[in-house]
Amino acid sequence: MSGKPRLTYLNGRGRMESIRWLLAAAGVEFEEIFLETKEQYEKIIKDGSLMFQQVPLVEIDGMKIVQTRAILSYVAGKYNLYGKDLKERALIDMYVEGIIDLMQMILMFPFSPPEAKEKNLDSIKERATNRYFPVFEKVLKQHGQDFLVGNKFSWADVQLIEAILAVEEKVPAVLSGFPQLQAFKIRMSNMPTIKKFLQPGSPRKPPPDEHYVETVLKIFSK
Ligand code: IBG
Repeated sequence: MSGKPRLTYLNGRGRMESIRWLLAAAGVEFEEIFLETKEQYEKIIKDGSLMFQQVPLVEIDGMKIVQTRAILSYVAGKYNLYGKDLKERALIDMYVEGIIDLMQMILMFPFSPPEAKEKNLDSIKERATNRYFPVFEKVLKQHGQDFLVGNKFSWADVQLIEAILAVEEKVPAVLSGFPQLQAFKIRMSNMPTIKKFLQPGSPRKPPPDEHYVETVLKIFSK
């Protein structure tokens, strides 16, 4: 075995993309197994690899971890991206959970029926602009530091840069009223591990297309 974490999911963003981001930001290389068919998915269920019959699955340090948040917090803890004490950790958890709520809307967007697309896009824009981004703009402005928590790079920073880029793909001008977030985006995008992940050929996945949506529906339909 190579010792690299092994990720099992589809060849697309979905619930695995934040895990890819966090590992890449931590400078950790990983291997990926892409499920293309229902049979492959059923086989790993039969093998007993999926505790709740769901992916993402990450094999790391001799464990088979499922549940996206469990995987993310293990990786954050292991690579020292989870604060210096319980209070910093609580702050990171609050920031991350907020951002995950926003990302959930983006995650589900490709599955919206055509007649709901415009409304759902408006909701993403509204929530990003009025609820989530103002929080991080204010935090950065108030403490004047480069990173969200403890003046140190953390899981919260990774989750936020992922979300900023994902929202910008849908609403290009979304950062126009957020100068702190504009500067944060530039700082994060220039961190060596993140810069590498943003370059072509990295394990970062493209925005979902029709083929990806069909594959998800085919594999997970009952
Ligand atoms: N709480 C779990 C987690 O966070 O990991 C949920 C995992 C989950 O829903 N996994 C889906 C699955 O395995 C695949 S992601 N479903 C099979 C089942 O029987 O529940 C599917 C998904 C995508 C995009 I892709 C948006 C929403 C869901």
